[in-house]
Amino acid sequence: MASQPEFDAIVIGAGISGLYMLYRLREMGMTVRGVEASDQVGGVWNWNRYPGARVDSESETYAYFFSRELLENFDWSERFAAQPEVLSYINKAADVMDVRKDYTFNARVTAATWDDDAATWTVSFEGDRPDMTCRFLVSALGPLSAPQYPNIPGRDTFKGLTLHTGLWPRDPGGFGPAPLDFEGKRVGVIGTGSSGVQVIQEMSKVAGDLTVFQRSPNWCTPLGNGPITADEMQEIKANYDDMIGFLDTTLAGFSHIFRDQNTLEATPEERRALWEELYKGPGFSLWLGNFKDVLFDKEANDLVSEFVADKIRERVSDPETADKLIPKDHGYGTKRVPLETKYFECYNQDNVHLIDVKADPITRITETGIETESGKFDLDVIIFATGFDAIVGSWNRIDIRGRDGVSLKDSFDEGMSTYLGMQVADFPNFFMLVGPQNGATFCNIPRCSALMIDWLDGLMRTALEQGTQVIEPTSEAQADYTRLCQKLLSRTLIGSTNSWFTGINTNLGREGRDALVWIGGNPMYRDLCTRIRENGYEGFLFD
Ligand code: N01
Repeated sequence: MASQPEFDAIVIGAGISGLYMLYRLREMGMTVRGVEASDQVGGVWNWNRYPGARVDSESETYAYFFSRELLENFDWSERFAAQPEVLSYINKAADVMDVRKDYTFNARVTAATWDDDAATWTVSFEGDRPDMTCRFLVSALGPLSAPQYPNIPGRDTFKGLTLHTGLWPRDPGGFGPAPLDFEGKRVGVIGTGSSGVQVIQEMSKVAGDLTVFQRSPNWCTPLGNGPITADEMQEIKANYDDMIGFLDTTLAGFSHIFRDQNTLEATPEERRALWEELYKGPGFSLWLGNFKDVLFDKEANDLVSEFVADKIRERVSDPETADKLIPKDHGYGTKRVPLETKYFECYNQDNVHLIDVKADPITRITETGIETESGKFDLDVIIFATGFDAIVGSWNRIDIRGRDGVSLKDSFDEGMSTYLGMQVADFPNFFMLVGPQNGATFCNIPRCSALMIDWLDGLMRTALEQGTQVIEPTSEAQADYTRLCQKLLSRTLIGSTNSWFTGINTNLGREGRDALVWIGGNPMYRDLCTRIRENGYEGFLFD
């Protein structure tokens, strides 16, 4: 027999999707509470305050579009905004939605347990904060919010400054990083993903000596950043509706659309001309505005990979260093593409050194620096740009127990399976935003998560109107959806590449590939969700 919980709904997380979800639930009349581990809003943009952090979605597309007030009252200063500006934007959005009052901050969730008799969730916290109960539990944990360190012996013995890009100390009075002084310091960076590339660019400008410990190079391409003038901002504001309409036609909610042509249908000269143009940016032009087969056809992918490899060779003076910076184990675009601004040129500077730790592995961290098999590097600062336990880590670090005590982590470990990336059978009334297999995860997250939240709003309203106490997916619907995720991923070159999209995490010994992302794109995901709604929320059980 259902009993009355403290709240109709609890939202875990005060990042971009959590804030909007809470707002929508509150606006539909639910009693709702947000809980957040930090003392403020912002999610990844609050935690990842490293120098150089910035969006690689066009700024004006990395936004909420539900509020004219917000659209009219925020001016972006750069085509690809830096972290402090994004965080200030999220704070402005939180003001407009007036959601801070609905949040409990400094509340890190450790466990969530379903009570089948009461039809409620009990949420437990770190420390002595009392439990909270709710009918619906929405986890807006973020796919990249469980930072990971490498398992290198002696990691804690280093006497200098240790930093992780995903846990960067903050400027107490502002939105940016703490004012740390790297001028003239000996800095070591481990990791060359998107965070590593961004932080390396900044450190190369100030460090006395910068040593980059690279395990795998990436196919980085130019960001194409620049200021947005007042006139340009006015034009953006005047054309928001057209822009939003266009974003919703593209694969991943970015302002880039694949050509309606295959690579080999163009002449070598036409290909070269297009790639030269796209290579300049902006943003993901080359990744998501390319010939339509580059992420599907190996021959097409080899050609564009060779084009980007040539660019790296042109930009890096020392051929041996250039060769180390060219990926050999995957093709262009089959892993997340880091965007850069003069990244490759950093390696032409005398103060920047590249260590290939696949050829010369790190053996240990000592009190004074990093040792590899063949060398010893004395350092003042070590920056871990070693990323996250991506997608599943944010959920796995909470002990989430559904019907009969079944664990969500165990269910994920057995093989990823969800319905729409929103729910998992045996976890009634538990919703995930921007997590495994969700349509917003391989996407421009603010745009795609808002579309999904709007859809969930409809589901929840229908449930409320019907007096529903429990919503959960059928196992059949979940299995069908998971098969579709697997099928779509297996058709792409992304699906046959080791990366966080396919669930590989060598630091955690996770080696078998899994369909962690929905790769079918935003339009297909939306069509699927629309069809499900039109069929009376097919695949969901309402009790
Ligand atoms: O993390 P990553 P990230 N020894 O996992 C290396 C988003 N993002 O924080 O590839 C040595 O990409 C690891 O090497 P390898 C974006 O979606 C967005 O950079 O495993 N090295 C790799 O080089 C992105 O994809 C922006 O061989 C080790 C690096 O650490 C996601 O966040 C900015 C190691 C980790 O790279 C994650 O990016 C930043 C070890 N034991 C991030 N373990 C925007 O622009 C790991 N590495 C919006």
